[in-house]
Amino acid sequence: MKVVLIEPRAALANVYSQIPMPLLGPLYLGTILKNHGHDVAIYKEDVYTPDYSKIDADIIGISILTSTAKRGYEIAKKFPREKVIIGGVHASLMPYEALQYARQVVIGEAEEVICDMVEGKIKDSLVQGKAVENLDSLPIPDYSLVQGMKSLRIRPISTSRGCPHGCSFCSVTKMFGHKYRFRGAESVLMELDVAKKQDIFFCDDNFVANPQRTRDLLARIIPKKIKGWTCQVRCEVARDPELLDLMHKAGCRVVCIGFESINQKTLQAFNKKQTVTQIIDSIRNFHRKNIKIHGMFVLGGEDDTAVTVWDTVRFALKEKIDTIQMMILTPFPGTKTHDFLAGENRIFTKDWSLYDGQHIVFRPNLVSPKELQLNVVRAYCKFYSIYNSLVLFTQLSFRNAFFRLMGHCIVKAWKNHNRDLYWIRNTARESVKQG
Ligand code: B12
Ligand code: SF4
Repeated sequence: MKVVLIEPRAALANVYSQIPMPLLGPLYLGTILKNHGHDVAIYKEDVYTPDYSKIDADIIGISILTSTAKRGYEIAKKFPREKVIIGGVHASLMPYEALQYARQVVIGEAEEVICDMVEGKIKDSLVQGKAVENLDSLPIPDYSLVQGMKSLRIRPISTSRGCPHGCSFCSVTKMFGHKYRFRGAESVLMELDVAKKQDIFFCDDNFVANPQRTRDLLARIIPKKIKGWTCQVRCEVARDPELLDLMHKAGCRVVCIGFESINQKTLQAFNKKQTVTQIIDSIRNFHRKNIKIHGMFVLGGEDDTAVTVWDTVRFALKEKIDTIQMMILTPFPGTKTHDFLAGENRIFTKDWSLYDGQHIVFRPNLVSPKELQLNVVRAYCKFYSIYNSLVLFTQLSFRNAFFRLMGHCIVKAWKNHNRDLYWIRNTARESVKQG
């Protein structure tokens, strides 16, 4: 069978459109299908968008996040419905919506059902996927399937699935469950061998959810002398200096940490189970070990105001966090945040293309939507200012200076794309009319 898998681009300007890192879902599925003898091509639209009218395939598989769902449905409409199957986080959370555009939709992980679906052995329209119990059974993703991808600068490697925590805004546990499943060190090392000179991003949601397995894995990575990898962790990891030593020795140079808030009440409401003091300690401990930090914050909780936004950026500058991401709280379907805000009738748009953490889609409690949106953009401008970049440059902190400059350009491009913030006026007005 000829199978085309598509990762749609985000409809609106998105910081992440600049990072040509494919989602692993289509790659795992494509590799499994190829190994079963199917003819597979993957299109990641941010890398290369084909002329869909010229695509001749038996099956069109589309992978959607909430932010890419609108574009995904547009693509689906270009093909006969009986050829289209849809999966991904958004399809798993909104299966009936996705089914309007496809003959079949998979809910959850699809590795164990994809071949039977493509070969017509599963005929249900809603196909319940299955959590892969033995992650070592998965193949190493074959990037040569991604059309137009000349080189892969940053290679995402997933060593685990699931997360034992339950943060109110996060889709991960609904999709991958609370049980933490992880690959054996051998299987990860094999993939690292294939990765050779690429930069590695361990894209697990929580690389250290089981510290002992991480220690074992790091001990095996050290002899490989891989330099400069990044991973995602929670801040409590930094309480263990030995683990940080091991991480550094194994080549970890940047950690992405979900700090989420410096407002203790918001941290509690998010069910984040961490304190502001722990956040500060973790920043200092990681820096002491020469590991840089990408701090991830979420603004717009029930106790947040415009002042919280500015407190956050001042905090990031004071604590010398290397780079930051300030997401606007987004009620992704299936999350507690969604259920709460929907229950209060405060979500004013279901335009999924705005659900990218950079656009406000609900009425916050203590601040207007527009005020929150504008303050987050302005706070970004402050952190990623040319002045701050120059200061870092003079301090010989070239990497951070470069990222501040890059951030400056991205925020500028974002502002151009979102001139006048028209969508807030329009959508808020629409919701008033409907209400
Ligand atoms: C790596 C990553 C990124 C990377 C690259 C992702 C990319 N190319 O878009 C970067 C950093 C760029 C990124 C950006 C963003 N991300 Co991100 N990201 C991830 C992360 C950590 C891993 C993705 C991954 O590879 N997963 C592993 C694979 C195996 O899972 P999968 O892709 O879902 O595939 C399985 C199933 O979904 C299904 N499936 C998938 N596709 C298809 C297709 C068909 C046809 C079928 C049948 C089945 C199927 O089968 C697959 C195998 O089991 C996930 C969290 C997670 N655990 O998934 C968040 C996650 C996907 N990101 C999320 C978000 C919100 C974003 C951003 C909006 C902002 C942000 N702060 O991160 C942007 C949007 C980017 C965009 N494209 O518009 C949310 C999405 C929530 C939602 N409801 O949409 C997630 C779930 C994290 C979370 N905390 O909730 N992200
Ligand atoms: S935000 Fe991170 S720690 Fe919280 S549930 Fe999601 S993946 Fe787990």
